[in-house]
Amino acid sequence: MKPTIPVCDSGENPDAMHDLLSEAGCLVVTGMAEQTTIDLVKAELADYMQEAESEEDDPENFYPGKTHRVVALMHRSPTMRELMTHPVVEQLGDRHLLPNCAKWQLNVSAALEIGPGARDQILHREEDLYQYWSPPRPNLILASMWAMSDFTADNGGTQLVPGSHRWEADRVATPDEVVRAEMPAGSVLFWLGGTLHGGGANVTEDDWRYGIILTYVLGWLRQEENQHLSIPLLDVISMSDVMRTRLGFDMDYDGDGLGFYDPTVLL
Ligand SMILES: O=C(O)CCC(=O)C(=O)O
Repeated sequence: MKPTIPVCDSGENPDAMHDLLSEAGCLVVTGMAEQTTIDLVKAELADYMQEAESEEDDPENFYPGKTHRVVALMHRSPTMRELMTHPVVEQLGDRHLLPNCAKWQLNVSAALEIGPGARDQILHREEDLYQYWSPPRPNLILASMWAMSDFTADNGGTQLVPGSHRWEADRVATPDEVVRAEMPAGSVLFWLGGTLHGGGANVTEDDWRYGIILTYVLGWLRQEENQHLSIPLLDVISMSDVMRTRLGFDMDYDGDGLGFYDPTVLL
């Protein structure tokens, strides 16, 4: 039987969401952002998206062609900064990452439009960059994909392999183990860093799929996107404590002082 991605509403009990995500390795949460919020994010990123090149495909490339990709979103979109610390994200981040760290932080931020003709991205695990351990690893990463447009099986809805967060490294997914995330705009797809996934092929004539990926990592691991160089320090100083922590401008402090600094230097 084809596996499925569990779905719940943003008002669901956080422990129940945690259990669904732990079991399947992926979860769609509906009703996370209003249309007005989506419109704001799109307006903030519109110029960058327009400038992003949509290259011809190179099958060897990890990133498929015919896509737009813009990073450094915490600098470029004040509205995404708010969504970075959405209450459901905080609840799931605490439950999945806090057992393995004192603080958790943003790892990658990218806006991704998948255009007609784009191929399937190669299946991968977010945690594969931490190559010194072999899967299955302890939870290192929690990933999220904000649907800025409807995601369908045809327009590039993210491919996922439910249950693969428990697999050994050499197990390869068969086509019937791969499902595509279908969700209305305003939903968020969450998946664990060990779950096999990839962008989906877009076989439509003219329907661009627009998603924003935010991944989070343990506070004592290096962030994949260097957040310290992706946002001006002046912006960081005026942020709330929780945002600063999520951006990694904090100590992963649990009596050991990892990432210590003297705050007076910033003033
Ligand atoms: O676009 C997607 O749905 C997934 C993107 C992804 O996994 C990646 O860019 O590494």
